[in-house]
Amino acid sequence: MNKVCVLGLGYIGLPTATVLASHGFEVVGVDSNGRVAEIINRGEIHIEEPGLLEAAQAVVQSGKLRAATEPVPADAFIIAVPTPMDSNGQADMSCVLQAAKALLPHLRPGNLILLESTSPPGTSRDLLKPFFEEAGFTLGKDLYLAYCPERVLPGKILKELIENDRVIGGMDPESTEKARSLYARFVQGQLLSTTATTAEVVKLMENTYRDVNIALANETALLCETLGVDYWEMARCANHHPRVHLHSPGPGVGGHCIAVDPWFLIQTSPETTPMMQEARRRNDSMPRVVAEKALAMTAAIDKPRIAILGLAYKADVDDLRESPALKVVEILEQSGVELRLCDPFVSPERYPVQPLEACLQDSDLILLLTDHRAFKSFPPAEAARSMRSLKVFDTRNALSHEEWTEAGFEVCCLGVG
Ligand code: SAJ
Repeated sequence: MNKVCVLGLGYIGLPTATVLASHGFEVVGVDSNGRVAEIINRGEIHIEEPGLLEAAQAVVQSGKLRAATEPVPADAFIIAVPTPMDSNGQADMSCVLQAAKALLPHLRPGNLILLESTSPPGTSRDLLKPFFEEAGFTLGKDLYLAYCPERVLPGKILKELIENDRVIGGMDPESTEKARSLYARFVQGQLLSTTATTAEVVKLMENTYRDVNIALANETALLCETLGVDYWEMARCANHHPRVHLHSPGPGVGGHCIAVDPWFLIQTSPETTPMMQEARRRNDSMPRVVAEKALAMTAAIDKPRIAILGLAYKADVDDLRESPALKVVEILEQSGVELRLCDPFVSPERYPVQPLEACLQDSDLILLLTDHRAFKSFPPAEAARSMRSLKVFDTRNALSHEEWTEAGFEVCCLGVG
């Protein structure tokens, strides 16, 4: 196996294509958006991910990676296209089907197809297998199909693509074996063989596990506030228990994975998944909880100005998808307060952001929503000199509350009673 065609050049497809190319494969990355292909072919990238620009540049220059808008014949095809949630809360599989259709004319006997897109349980068995069989292929004989979910953390994608263990779910033992042999060329972690449907559930459960735990943290943080207890201090102590790992509360759950994936499980059986649904509701309620606290902190001020620090869904990434910060902004805008927005990872062309200093000038409240490194190290004395009222609401426990209090600030932290 030497030539791989990767369909979808987004947050997963492009790093995967890059890593394959840097491990000796001849790779053609396909994206229906011609602009994306053009950017990559001139040695640039269209997404922000540490180390990716240099790595992609190197393989494009060496000729191992080329981007195109149409698939080409290859030994293996990796489908890494988006599977968003539609307006009914169901997985929208149209990009996966489109990708499968696009590669059909290029398939040859012996080809391997790997689905990496997050998909509802049964996708390989009930959607893709019948699709390829109708096209005349016999799975496990002249065409091989496996579900191999990605589980990399945005911000650490290149490292985790290589080091993480990987689940390989073949439609049949032959497909699993072929898929293993491809991933074994670049994955240093373990390769765990299982069935395709099990692998589909594994992927969704990993993110649902995290979502439910974050919901528990958010609920407990609000409980701690009523008890006069500091959640962070409590969790620090509890997490010394060898089998306890309390998560961090925050303004909500963002990103394109954790806020979405539980629904792909829930859609298959709403009646057996009330806890997953309640976790989603709890996490979705957090932007309003945070916005209301911010409004309460500025209620006594005439025409208050709030400086929003952080729009991305988590620290040190540029990704705004499903970001709870945007929901907080929306709620505050509806309430009529004046907002100044700052995010060092977001350009003013994308969103109306300002530099941090301009954002703080004459503001009444710092509302920290994303714990970017630049915010954590900002000196409170400097903020104190430019703000109109000295108030800070830290929703991530990212700041040194002692230092900010010493600088004269009224400090509120989510989860601290
Ligand atoms: N968050 C909290 N409290 C926490 C942890 C996270 O509020 O204790 C929030 C974050 O601020 C963010 C959201 O949850 O808004 C999600 O962030 P994350 O870092 O937990 O996860 P993602 O979405 O960046 O990446 C997840 C990862 N899944 C797990 O850790 C189980 C990653 O490994 C997956 O590959 C990725 O989803 C994916 O693509 O599915």
